Amino acid sequence: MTARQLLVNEEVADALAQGRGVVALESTLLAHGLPAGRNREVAARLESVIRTAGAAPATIAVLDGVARIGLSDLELDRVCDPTADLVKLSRRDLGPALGLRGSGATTVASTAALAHSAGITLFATGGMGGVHRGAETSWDVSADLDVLASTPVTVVCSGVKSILDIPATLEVLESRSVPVLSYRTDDFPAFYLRDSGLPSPWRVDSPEAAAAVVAAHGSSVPGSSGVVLANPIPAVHEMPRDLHDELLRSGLELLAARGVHGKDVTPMLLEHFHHASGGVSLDANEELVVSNAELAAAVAVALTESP
Ligand code: PSU
Ligand code: MN
Repeated sequence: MTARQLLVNEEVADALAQGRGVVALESTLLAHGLPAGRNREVAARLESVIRTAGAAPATIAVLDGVARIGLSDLELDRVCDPTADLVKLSRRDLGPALGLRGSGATTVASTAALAHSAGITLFATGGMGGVHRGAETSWDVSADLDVLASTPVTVVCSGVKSILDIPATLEVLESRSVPVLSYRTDDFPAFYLRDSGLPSPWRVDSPEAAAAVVAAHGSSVPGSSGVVLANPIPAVHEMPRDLHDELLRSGLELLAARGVHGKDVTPMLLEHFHHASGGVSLDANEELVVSNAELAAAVAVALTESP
């Protein structure tokens, strides 16, 4: 990438130069995961909790052929504007978008890749992508997993959505040597739900403990994988399990009936949940991402303070 194609804004560049904590944020969850209006409020809230915790937020998107690390208010407006029609960019789409001077929102895969290019090691999101149900025939496995296997960035998320095949996702993370830690729980979380029913490979109980693992993994373990820090949704915001299970069933039915596949699966299922739950899942989604941003900022700060 030429310098012109990757631009780090002043707030982020200053924080990196001074060795202060920086937390990357993705833009797909804004442009394609949350409804218009609400997405802009969430974008502002995420940046604000990160600043309050003493770190710098770096929301990432590709705008007019430039990968931007840290967005201005106007750029955030654009990412959240549905008429701006930003496409969903996975890592493989970065070259075409930059080369053809396009614009798009970045997924976990592309955000982690760009964050790493900019020297950022922590990243907060809602849920990462994984192995889709039926992947044995569709081959739909999110690039998020491959990127995490090869990019030394820690992703703070609420586990993976129950719309995915969670056991298979955990298996792939093991095969690809990506450490998985859950925060203050023995269970691997499932986005809207605190517990996927599967045990977490590791548990940490403080930002300092998470930072110690990230530091040890980065400095003493050969290879260059990322780390997953899974933070369960705050208990008061967890979706009622019955409602969740019913929406998952009807959502999967809807996808099959409409023949939806590939990159449209995640946005369409999220929209179905938000719509059919009368906003319950939307509140849950907002609160879990904010909680992940707070935890990521605390770990970022702890990393700068660790010896
Ligand atoms: N988590 C959310 N909302 C989202 C996504 C994750 O709370 O919109 C997005 C992320 O950008 C993630 C992507 O990288 O879904 C995974 O898409 P796919 O399964 O097509 O790789
Ligand atoms: Mn996919």
